[in-house]
Amino acid sequence: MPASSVKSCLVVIPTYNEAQNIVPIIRDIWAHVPHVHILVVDDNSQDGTAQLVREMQIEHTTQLHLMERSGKLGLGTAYIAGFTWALEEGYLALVEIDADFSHPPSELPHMLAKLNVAPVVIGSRYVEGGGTENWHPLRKLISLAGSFYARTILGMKVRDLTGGYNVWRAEVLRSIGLESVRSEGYSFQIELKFRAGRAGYRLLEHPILFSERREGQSKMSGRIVLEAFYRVWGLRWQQRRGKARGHRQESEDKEAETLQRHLAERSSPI
Ligand SMILES: Nc1nc2c(ncn2[C@@H]2O[C@H](COP(=O)(O)OP(=O)(O)O)[C@@H](O)[C@H]2O)c(=O)[nH]1
Ligand SMILES: [Mg+2]
Repeated sequence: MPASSVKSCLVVIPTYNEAQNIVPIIRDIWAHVPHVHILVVDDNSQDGTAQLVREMQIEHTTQLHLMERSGKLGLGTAYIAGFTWALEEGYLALVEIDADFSHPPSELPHMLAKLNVAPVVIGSRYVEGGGTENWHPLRKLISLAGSFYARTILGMKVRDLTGGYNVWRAEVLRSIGLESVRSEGYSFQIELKFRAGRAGYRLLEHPILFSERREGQSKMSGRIVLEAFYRVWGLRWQQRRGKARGHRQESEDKEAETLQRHLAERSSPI
């Protein structure tokens, strides 16, 4: 199969009112990783986000995809819908990234390259070399406290559990039972990492510098922070009762091999 017909990587961008960011972020992602496909999952933004994507699709028919949902249904279900579609389409690697430039696309080539050594690569603010920039001290405190709280309760080593800039081999998402994930917001990010860790997959943290959003407003709310605080207890309960799903594949399966070959075929830095 020629390399160009292999669907190697899909970047999923959930959007709700990101008209000021969506075109620049797509362009910036392609400036760093020109071969990736992009899927925007838009929840009927009232500011014309989806229309801007449709206009861009005219020039990028095969590489740019749009999923439109009827209303603001939440970040977690947006990712689940995007991932489910991507797994059906046969993508080998999946990326989670926000539309607002908090997650630097310049790290993407490096994070994708690390998929060769670990099946999950976490963009991490809380390992050496990572950090936050221009962030309100209160948000920083909530984020740090949230990661510490979740790590302690769940007994995980990952330092940035709530972060939303992550890269996954498809096999991981296929095996952790996405259809039963009910969390939203920050607890969605915690739950995916928890499930992957419980299934025996290695989670590798890659340092990133997280910046405050460039344009528009945050959609996160107190309710979502609160949700994360109580959901981790549900996850711990599942863990105690041995209900976590999925099994680590001891040997590299065919899909992982194809991904490695495909990443190796790409010109540097991937
Ligand atoms: N599709 C969809 N995207 C959402 C929703 N809520 C937030 N987002 C997107 O998820 C990303 C992160 O949200 P943001 O408001 O920046 O969260 P924060 O960084 O924690 O303040 C952004 O790209 C948002 O547009 C939602 O309900 N549906
Ligand atoms: Mg943001």
